[in-house]
Amino acid sequence: MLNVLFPDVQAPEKNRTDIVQAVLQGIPDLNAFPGEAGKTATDTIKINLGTPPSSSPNRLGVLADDTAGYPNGRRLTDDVVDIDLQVVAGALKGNMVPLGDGVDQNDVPFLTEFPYLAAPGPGANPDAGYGSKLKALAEVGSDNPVSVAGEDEDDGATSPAVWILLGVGALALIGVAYAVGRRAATA
Ligand SMILES: [Ca+2]
Repeated sequence: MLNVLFPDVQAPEKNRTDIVQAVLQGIPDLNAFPGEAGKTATDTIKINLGTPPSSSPNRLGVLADDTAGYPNGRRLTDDVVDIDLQVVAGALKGNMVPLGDGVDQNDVPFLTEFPYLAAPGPGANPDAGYGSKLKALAEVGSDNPVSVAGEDEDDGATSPAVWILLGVGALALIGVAYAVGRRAATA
């Protein structure tokens, strides 16, 4: 589906054991069980507690050689959408494509105490969240284009709808790979 919608991505279409390994088996010598147990595909978050925290976390985690990050556990700053999109595109097979959802970090800071996540934006206030602005524009039938980066920016970049479509398609692919992996594990 990814290649049909975006031929330039050129994601590998066969032998995607790399996705099964990254998502269900774990990374060898990092967060996978050693030996035969590491071959079993399991739907769990895998974390190697022997890996010290990174002093300069990279949002792309293990994909950017930051072994303290996703999929070796999952930090709040890990950009799991971008990571998964890039893995589906074949990053572990050498097909490095800078896919992403256009959001690299929170728009508000994390809290300094539990639950650490900032409060969600108010969804019903047209003046508050981006989603609310989209809804408000749709309701009045406005033809004004809406930019992800900001209201006054329009640099001809890929539209939000394309990014959303790309994300949905890639996540669907992950789901298929997931189901295949589980079926293979139980066969
Ligand atoms: Ca992202």
